[in-house]
Amino acid sequence: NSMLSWQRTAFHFQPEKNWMNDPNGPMYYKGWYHFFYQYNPNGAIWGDIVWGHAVSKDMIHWLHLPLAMVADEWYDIQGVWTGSATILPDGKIMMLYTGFTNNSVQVQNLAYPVDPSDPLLVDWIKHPGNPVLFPPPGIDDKDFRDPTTAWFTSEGKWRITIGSKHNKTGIALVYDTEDFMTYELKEGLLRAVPGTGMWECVDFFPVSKKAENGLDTSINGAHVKHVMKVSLDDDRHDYYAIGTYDEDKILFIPDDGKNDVGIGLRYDYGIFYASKTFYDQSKDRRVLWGWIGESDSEYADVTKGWASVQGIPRTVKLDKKTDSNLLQWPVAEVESLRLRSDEFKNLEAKPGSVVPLDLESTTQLDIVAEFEIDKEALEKTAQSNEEYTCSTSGGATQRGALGPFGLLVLADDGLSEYTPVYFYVIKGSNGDLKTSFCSDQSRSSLANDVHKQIFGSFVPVLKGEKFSLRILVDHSIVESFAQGGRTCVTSRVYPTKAIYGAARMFFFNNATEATVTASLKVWQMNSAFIRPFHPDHKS
Ligand code: DQQ
Repeated sequence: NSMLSWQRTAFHFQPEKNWMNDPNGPMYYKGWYHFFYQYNPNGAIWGDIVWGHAVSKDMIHWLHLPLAMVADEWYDIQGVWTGSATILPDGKIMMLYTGFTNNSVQVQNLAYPVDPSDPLLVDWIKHPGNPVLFPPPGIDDKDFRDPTTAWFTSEGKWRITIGSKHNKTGIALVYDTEDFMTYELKEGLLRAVPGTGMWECVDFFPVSKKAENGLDTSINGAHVKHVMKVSLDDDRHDYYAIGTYDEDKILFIPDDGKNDVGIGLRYDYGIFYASKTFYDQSKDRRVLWGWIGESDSEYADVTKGWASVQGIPRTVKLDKKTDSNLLQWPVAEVESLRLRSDEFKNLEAKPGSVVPLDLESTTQLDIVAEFEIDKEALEKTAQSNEEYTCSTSGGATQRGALGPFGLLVLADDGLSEYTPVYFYVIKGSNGDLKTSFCSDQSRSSLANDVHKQIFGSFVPVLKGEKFSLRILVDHSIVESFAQGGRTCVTSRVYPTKAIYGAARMFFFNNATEATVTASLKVWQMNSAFIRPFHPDHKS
């Protein structure tokens, strides 16, 4: 339906049509980035799940390939569900995935490329001995899914973890294997956290304590920390914890018990789920892919004929300045889409004002901005016990002494539609600043069949740092990163007026006391080539 086509994104990964969900088996192989994904070939709602497949040289421009795996065996006839790739030292690829059987049991299966010399890895075989794993005793048939990438143990075996639950306790089971065909269930659990429910799409990987590069999944030692991520089926968010991996005890121990797996930090405080990282050996970095669903109605999805996008892949590393959170940042390759840029230096916004930004077009943007609160107001403002929570406070219209301030994106001239991405700053009782970073969808669209939530969370702003943000705008998606990626917020918005040439952008300051100064650089973004598959591409 062309009437709805403005919502289609221009540089985010999407299939040509129909439903997509989790990223699967991302990897770099023989010069190509491979991306597989949960896909319904028959419609724009979840169901009939098989593996879509696309390849890219830079994770921005894509060539769609034929479905990698379809539901054609008794052990995956009700769905070829989420899985992960492991590249062995000799270059062999082991793809483990969950099958939903004819009897409605979740089992793990193995697949591998038919022709490892084909860099596009077009054809896949399912291992004749599938399934390789059934739910172990005490685990429900429907609570056993999403195997991780394997890592190597000092004993010389491969180890994987698989999410599950015991009553309401989320758990991660551990298996060792030598050949990916037979497995030994280890005693104990990699982690168990009461009250978190079913753990989907567990991810487990090392990050360097000192260096900026990413690490192969098998690296361990005194120079690394480990990250454990779970996708909580009950609340549909991706949570991570930073800690140590004790190989002997086969246990992940979080640095901070308050930020245990599934209860602490989130990759993203907006829409972002079932994510998965991989180690990109060509650029020595760890890259995170996340599924970004719609927040319009199912009816709208069926009408427009597609649902979901993937976020721009993000590099992930430990924040060396805080040691207690990750930094996520769009992969550098997205910058190749930057076209002309406009720069605004030291724009001033008095309390309660909106400053229009003169830009040619604003539906495909990469924005980098820094903000400063005037010193006088900072000193004069009294300390307070005020609490602010992005999702439950009054959004961008709730006024405090020092905020909110930020940008209005996908706005129309008359401000009947706009999406504020902003900081809300409180001077705490000890004089320290407490900062929230939020994205407010409540006035993002005049349509009434869309969710208009307010997303966000706290963001550490260290002494001497300005308030800084980066936003990628792509028609119906707004991906926002604060303080170099300490806190990220992705939202989907469906403006009806602020589209194509009518979309505008503003700098706003809704504080009651502070004057705020902003410096911005804004790039128009080119569209990515995301090309359909034609049989003649396969030469
Ligand atoms: N999606 C897959 C499952 C996974 C869930 C099915 C997470 O394997 O647990 O499409 O979105």
